[in-house]
Amino acid sequence: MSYVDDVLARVQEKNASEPEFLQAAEEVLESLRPVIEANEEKYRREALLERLCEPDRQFKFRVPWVDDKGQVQVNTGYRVQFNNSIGPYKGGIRLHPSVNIGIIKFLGFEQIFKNSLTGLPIGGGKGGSDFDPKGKSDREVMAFCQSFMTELCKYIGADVDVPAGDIGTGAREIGYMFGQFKRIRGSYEGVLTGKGLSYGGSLARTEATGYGLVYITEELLKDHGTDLKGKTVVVSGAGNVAIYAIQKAQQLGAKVVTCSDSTGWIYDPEGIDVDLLKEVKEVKRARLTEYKAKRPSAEYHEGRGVWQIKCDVALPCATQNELLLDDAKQLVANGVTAVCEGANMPTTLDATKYLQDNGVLFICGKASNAGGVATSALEMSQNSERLSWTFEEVDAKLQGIMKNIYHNISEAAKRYGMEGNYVAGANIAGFEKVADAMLAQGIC
Ligand code: NDP
Ligand code: 2IT
Repeated sequence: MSYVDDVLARVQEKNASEPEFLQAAEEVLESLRPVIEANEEKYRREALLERLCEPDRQFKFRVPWVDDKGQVQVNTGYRVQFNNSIGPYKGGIRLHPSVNIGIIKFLGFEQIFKNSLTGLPIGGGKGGSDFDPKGKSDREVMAFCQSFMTELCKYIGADVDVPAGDIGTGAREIGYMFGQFKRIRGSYEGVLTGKGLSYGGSLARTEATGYGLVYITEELLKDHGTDLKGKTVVVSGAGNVAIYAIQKAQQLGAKVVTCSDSTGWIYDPEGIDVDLLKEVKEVKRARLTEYKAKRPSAEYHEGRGVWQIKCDVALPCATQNELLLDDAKQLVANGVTAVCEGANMPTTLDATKYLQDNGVLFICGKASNAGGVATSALEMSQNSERLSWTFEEVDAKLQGIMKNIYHNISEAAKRYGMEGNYVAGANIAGFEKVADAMLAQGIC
């Protein structure tokens, strides 16, 4: 058996109860075949892939907190420190009832390659909890965040592991966690990113993932002789990534006609009103029915359905496995040109293959949503030098990083005879730097 097949079999056997992690590992290892085959003997002897697929360490802990009725609640917290070959562990904290160790491992694994693609010195990690911030009071969220950080603070630090936001974790949660870290450890350091601007946050971090997604999409389209101007765009999600992707796509002249949340979706043929969407989601933390109530041009539908709307470009920005094979078929039938992932692994493996086989330009999340973590790394730099850069400076760096990522993944795919396969390109380009660092640092 080839080395890749050997490792795939072992990973499947060891992690049988973690389907999301297996899906992520399979995508990466399959893409790496040509690279591994060129160095098969050396990589096998060094157990490079086994080491890459096994986290450095993972923490699982109890998070007790008291709700507004005086009842004690107990959640489970996780932090997976996957790989720190090229820098301190870096990756978000997901707060969602679906969170389990397999989901955190898939996200941490993806983060290794994503962070490498940014060109900045950050390793891969991820954390989270099955806590659901939805419907909780600010005090309950604070109680949870303080309890979560009371344990997490033992494992993190500005040069060790630097968490940030993800689903369910935004500026409010990061603020409460930062306060608790400071209180226990007594150290004012850049231990979290996505902080508020008054205490060490970076301008443009809030916008960065969505903006970065649109910057790389524009670069992809330009490389194929077109751009976003006048295009119809379909977006899923209505959170941090979706909102700023919609905003930037509109600034570049596209018409974005959908968004969604976990209960329903909006079709707004006149184009999404971003200010209204922000008011509904960022200020009121309400459902999309409130958007519909204030926007006569919009339709609201229960359930899922954005992928049935005819579009030129699709940007999945909600969660993993939200774009399935049937959705891909519908998008292709409707003439979609490009699909770029804002979320982590939103497209299933069979849907990805269908899109690629049918000539759709497809960029996977570890490349196209890397603008968020890249700007987190810029926040770390600013914290280290105790300075803060202007919005324009950070935004210009973000644009440069996204363009570089596009050209690097494009070039890596070409180098291995897979021109236009940006999934292979992203996995290969991300892997090369990490592999080089791992080999240089000996067996660890
Ligand atoms: P938010 O919590 O701000 O928003 C998530 C959005 O997706 C909400 O509209 C939410 O709906 C919807 N959603 C979440 N889970 C589900 C689900 N199981 N089914 C249907 N809809 C769902 O998160 P972000 O925007 O930050 O994250 C979105 C995606 O982008 C995630 O995959 C995340 O890992 C990825 N990402 C985020 C980065 C960041 O900087 N924030 C960086 C890179 C990637 P509802 O409000 O109803 O829950
Ligand atoms: O998936 C991701 O890249 C994020 N949630 C952002 C991580 C970060 O450290 O900014």
